Amino acid sequence: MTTIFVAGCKNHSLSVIPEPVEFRKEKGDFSITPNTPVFFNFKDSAHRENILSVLQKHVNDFYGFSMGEDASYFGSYNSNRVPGIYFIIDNEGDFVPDEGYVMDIGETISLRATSYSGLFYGIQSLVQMLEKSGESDNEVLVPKGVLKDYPRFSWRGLHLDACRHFMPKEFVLRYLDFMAMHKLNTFHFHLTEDQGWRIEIEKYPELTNIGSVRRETLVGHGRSSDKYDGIEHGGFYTKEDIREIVDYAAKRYITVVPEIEMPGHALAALASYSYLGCTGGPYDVATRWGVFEDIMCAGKESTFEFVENVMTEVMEMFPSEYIHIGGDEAPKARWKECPDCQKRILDEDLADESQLQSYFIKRVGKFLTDHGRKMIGWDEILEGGLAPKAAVMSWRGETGGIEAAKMGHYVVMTPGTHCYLDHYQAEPETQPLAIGGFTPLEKIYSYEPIPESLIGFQADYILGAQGNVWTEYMSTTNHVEYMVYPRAAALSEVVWSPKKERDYENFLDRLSVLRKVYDYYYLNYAKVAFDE
Ligand code: TNX
Repeated sequence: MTTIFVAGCKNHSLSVIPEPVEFRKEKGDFSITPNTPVFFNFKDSAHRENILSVLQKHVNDFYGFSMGEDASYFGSYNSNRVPGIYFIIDNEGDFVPDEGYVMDIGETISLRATSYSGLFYGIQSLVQMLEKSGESDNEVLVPKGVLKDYPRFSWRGLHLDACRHFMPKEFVLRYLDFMAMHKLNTFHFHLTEDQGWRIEIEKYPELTNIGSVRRETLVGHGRSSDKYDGIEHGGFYTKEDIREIVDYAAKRYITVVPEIEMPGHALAALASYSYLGCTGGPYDVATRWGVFEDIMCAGKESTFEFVENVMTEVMEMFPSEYIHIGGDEAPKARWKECPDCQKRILDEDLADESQLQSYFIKRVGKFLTDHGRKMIGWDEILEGGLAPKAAVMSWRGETGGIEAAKMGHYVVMTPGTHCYLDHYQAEPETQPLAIGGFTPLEKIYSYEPIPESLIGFQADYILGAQGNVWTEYMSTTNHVEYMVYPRAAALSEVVWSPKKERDYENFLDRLSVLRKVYDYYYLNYAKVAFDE
């Protein structure tokens, strides 16, 4: 039997995205048929279903047969085995890092992990390895070998702005499916904005009665246009919708991190409850893009009461460790004129409005930590002093992230230069209108989340990276898919695969295989990287 170590070799036959850490190929194939037995060494039926259903659905969709229907329990994976597929949770020793797996494909397939998510990722790799057999319709082959795989980063994020344009629940679920396929594990759900409040909060019904609808929407680019479409735009997620989304994500081992923006990007909230602003309004839900001077008042106690009540309901809906509080782009013009804000500055002995922003964020951060959660915010939350334990999402380049990591705060890298999926991916003249920027597939593929200036343990504060999908210029779900894929596939390799394995040409080869799956599910991915 020939044994080839394929790790580091670029022309092997294993076509999996994101590229696995190590594959030792052996000769021959394992055959999966309708009669291949499936065994688990654990009894939790929900996790069994989460994991096995990936294989069953794939085999059904692509090869047209059912399998694994009478999966059964087996006590010890060392006992005499009949050939089959074995799913094994193994807590003895740390043979693979968290979320990782070892898959031994020989006379039998044994997939071992220390966590259910590890098994889930193993099966995601397995389905990409399947090939049709020439022999029989009801047979699919997997190349024999040993695969050892685990993620480089724990935060493998994709964001979605459901505010600038409302994204129907069904689309959000589909978004999660594609994330899972790429082993992305953190869904950053941007739920409140100037242009729309998208989540039901029982205590404040006007947030969705009033705040979820805007009168009309700007047509053309925000820099140059003054034309509006005259069409009302609205939508929001009920608590029931949110529960469904969170649950659907959990079945795919994805954490949903909700973002409730404050003190800026909050016009929809101000339009709903005008006491939240400094001037008392009246305010309207925004109909154009950009940054607005009306933000939440940091002087009045009623603002904090509102925020805490909203956060209480948000924490009930989202079990995530982190809650995102926004914190970006909050102009200080109103605070400078507001007697309540100025009084707060005096009372709290703050130097200026930027420290007042820091006071605001720290106070909300404390509320979250008092309730067992952690706060994450955009890099502006560094200004005027960072709240204890707060994590930073570095979007205005990497500077904020570097500063935070050096101070011992956790960081998610999302620099506009490489991680903004709302930017153009090809020459603007050839593309639908976008906000600007230029981030072709190869550029995001080349992204390195750990800046060189972070040395030693400082680098450990980089949790990972994330692609951001701001939807000012994406009014349809089709357009969102066009902007996100295949760039999110490139991102998945940035956050999962070993740095040394990254090779763009090889990635493109593997992508040309994975796109058949995209095609099957009618994913509207961009073809520009394929020279079409
Ligand atoms: C900046 S990224 C914003 C968003 C916009 C985005 C457009 C960030 C924290 N704030 O409100 O949608 O640019 O690229």
